[in-house]
Amino acid sequence: MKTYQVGLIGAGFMAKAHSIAYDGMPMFFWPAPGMAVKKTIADLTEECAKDAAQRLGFQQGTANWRDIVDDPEIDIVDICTPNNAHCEIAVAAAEAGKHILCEKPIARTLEEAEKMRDAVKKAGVINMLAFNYRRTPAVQLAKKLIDEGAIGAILDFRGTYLQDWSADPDSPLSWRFQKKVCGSGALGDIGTHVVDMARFLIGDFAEVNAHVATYINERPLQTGSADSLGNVKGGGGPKGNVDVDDQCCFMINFKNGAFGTIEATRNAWGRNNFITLEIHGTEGSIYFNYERRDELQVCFASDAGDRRGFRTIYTGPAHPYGEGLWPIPALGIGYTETKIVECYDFIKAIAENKQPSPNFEDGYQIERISDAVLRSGVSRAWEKV
Ligand code: SOE
Repeated sequence: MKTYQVGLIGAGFMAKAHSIAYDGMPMFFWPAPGMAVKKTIADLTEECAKDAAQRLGFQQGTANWRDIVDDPEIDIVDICTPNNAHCEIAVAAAEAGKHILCEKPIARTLEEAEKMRDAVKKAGVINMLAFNYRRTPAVQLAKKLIDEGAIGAILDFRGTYLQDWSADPDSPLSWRFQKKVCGSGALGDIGTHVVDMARFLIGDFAEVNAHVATYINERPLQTGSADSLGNVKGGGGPKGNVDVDDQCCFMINFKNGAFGTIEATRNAWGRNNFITLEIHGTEGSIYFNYERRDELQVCFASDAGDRRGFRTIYTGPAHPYGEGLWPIPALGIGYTETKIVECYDFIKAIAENKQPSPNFEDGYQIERISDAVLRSGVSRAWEKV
């Protein structure tokens, strides 16, 4: 079986998720399409990199990400850094002929996304973006049902991604609130996950009309380097400006005539990872809530009137990726499983030399949508994508 040496850059939350996925993937999907070998991990200092190597099971750590890109033995560069480093690393990795898995969103700006898209195209390397939620089996089942015509022609889509970790004004000014590092706020961080699923399930966007708001304009400066996602509060110390959105809500006209809405906020008290998708068609409806991610709710218009209503399907062996995941429905699909499926599809794409989806072209298209949303937030009018 072919092995692929991995160099992972960044050692936070996402590095943990990707590392577990490289190890767990062949335990679920066997025979595996290939085996990932966790060779080198890069972090900001030698000490942090060595610690990360031990913690996440890499052979070695380095404080210089170029050691990974320049290493001829490395096949895969996995980018788990904040958004401001994606472009430089991805372009260098593509030029070095490495396959690339990159965390979402693709970049801070449309210009950066275009550069990344062009670099991987020119190099001909396999590239993928880590929009993992579309890989939840229930979301894949929704796609299958829509493609089979089970709910007829699609009329509308409504998607939400609601969290509350930044609702507290004492949540510190981490990189996720600084435009020069992240590009945009709730839109890029979590809204793009729903945009990815909307494109996957419904199709391309033609135009958007958005409301974009920032509720908390300054936050305590962050102490220490940890990305605490609001769990460690800032004290009464100095504050800095927030220059990205806390919330965005937009209407969509899809190219195929369907209508949609997407809402993303990290300031919705009581909502944690509240990703919901509801799709209405001429013959039925589909509903998914990530906080109940084993389940897909479906309603078929053809059911007898006295029993028509949403029914719940628990995903399992009969459903997408069911051959590899747990043998009994409702045993529990978790965040880890979505990352394992993502890793499986990425390694399979490399082994088969076929571009996976979503790839950097999709990431660029999503960035075009984000750009239109931000433009519309200012113009308060419909903006073409
Ligand atoms: C923070 O909002 C965050 O970590 C996102 O950056 C991830 O993409 C999401 O999956 C969980 O929440």
